[in-house]
Amino acid sequence: MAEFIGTPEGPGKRVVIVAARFNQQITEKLVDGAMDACLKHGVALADVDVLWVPGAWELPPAVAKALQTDRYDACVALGAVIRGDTPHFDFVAGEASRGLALLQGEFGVPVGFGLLTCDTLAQAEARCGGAHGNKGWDSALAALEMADLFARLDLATAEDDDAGAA
Ligand code: INI
Repeated sequence: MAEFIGTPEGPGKRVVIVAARFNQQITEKLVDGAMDACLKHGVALADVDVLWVPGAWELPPAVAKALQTDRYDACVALGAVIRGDTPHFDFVAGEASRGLALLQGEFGVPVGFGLLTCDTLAQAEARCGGAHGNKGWDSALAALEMADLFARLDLATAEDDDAGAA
């Protein structure tokens, strides 16, 4: 039996943070949290790119474009969708979430899910550095852990292939 678990090790990893400008007073704090998590875990500042998009709806196409470049080991998607008086929230939050989930399967690159979907501004404020922590930090940490897990699996596969070829 083999057991694999990743740890959020940043050195040598290239990370792209894709952030929505909508509700920017919230999302810039999510970006700060994600950046802080990357740097504190050893990602070099030069190895982090930040892409800004208009809103959460634009997160999936920008993540897809970023991952097509093959430049990144991990991605962090950040945004804040806050419920209003119309069903708009459900479409934006639902489709953005679904798009991000599909992309990480398609590209095999982890996409940390830092998209807040809240009923109120106060709930969002509590999750970008308030009482409920910073989901930017949390999602960056998860993406780094997953990138490390994937690297360990790739290494084990390469070693198995070498052993088979010998
Ligand atoms: N985008 C968000 O990121 N959060 C929201 O709360 C939001 N609301 O409420 O409308 C929102 N809408 C914009 C959307 O993401 C697109 O940018 C826009 O529709 C243009 O394509």
